[in-house]
Amino acid sequence: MTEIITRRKLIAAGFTAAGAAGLGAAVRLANRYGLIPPDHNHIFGSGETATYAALRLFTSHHSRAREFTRSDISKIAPVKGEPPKSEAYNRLLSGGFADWRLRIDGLVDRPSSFSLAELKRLPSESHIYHQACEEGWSFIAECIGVRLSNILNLVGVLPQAKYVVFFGLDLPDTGDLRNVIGAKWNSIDMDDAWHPQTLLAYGMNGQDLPTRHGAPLRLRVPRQLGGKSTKYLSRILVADTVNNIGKGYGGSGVEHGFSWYAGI
Ligand SMILES: Nc1nc2c(c(=O)[nH]1)N[C@H]1C(S)=C(S)[C@@H](COP(=O)(O)O)O[C@H]1N2
Ligand SMILES: [Mo]
Repeated sequence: MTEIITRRKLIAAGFTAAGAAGLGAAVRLANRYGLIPPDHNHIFGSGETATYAALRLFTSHHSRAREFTRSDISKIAPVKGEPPKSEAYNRLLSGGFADWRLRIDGLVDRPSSFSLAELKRLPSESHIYHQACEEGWSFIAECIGVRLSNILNLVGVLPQAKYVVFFGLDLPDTGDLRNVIGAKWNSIDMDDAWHPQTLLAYGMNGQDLPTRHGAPLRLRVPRQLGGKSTKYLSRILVADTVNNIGKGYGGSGVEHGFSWYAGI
């Protein structure tokens, strides 16, 4: 506790001492406490670091996204991002995803893979959240799935883990994580990974997840903008760095100018 208060004071000092010119000071402090987001070297880097560090230090690790009731569910749920166009995806889809597997590896004790049926046998939960896209639209929908933390506990996360990385089914099967050009991928820190509202969702509004919304499985991170909630999942990687994936900024969206940390 004392340690947290001290950190908060230090960061607050960094932010207020020099106002806008204090960004550099804030970034140095954040650096000292390991609160540097992977996109800190990107164009808006120092601002990204200040935002991420401030949100992580000033909001509780257990802060919850607001939840809604069934009557709040939006009649229309907009879509962003097409299903993978590959033949492999269409084959999985027409087979009801019986042959699909979610692979989870990296810094874990037991690298594993799960079928959809196996995921559905794990304790499931339903949350009604608001999902907002950085483009300005939003909707409220029910998400049904497994807590990411359940899966992480099953595979056993090693203490060095700092990020959980999510890859869509369009990931090229080359094994070379530098070469994920064109694939959708994203990463979150362990704080969001263990958060009780972070779900691997296979259902939406009482039904199987519709194709356009990411079937068979998508991530939902309700404390961040919709762009972080990767659809069409194929692989989860637990890692201590994201520097070796793609261009090293922590997600394909960052390469197109979006923030890695999209807290709301
Ligand atoms: N694989 C994949 N995941 C994705 C996207 C995408 O294009 N491909 N778009 C992202 C964006 S920007 C948003 S806002 C949400 C949209 O989710 P929805 O289509 O279910 O509304 O998914 C995110 N996850
Ligand atoms: Mo988005």
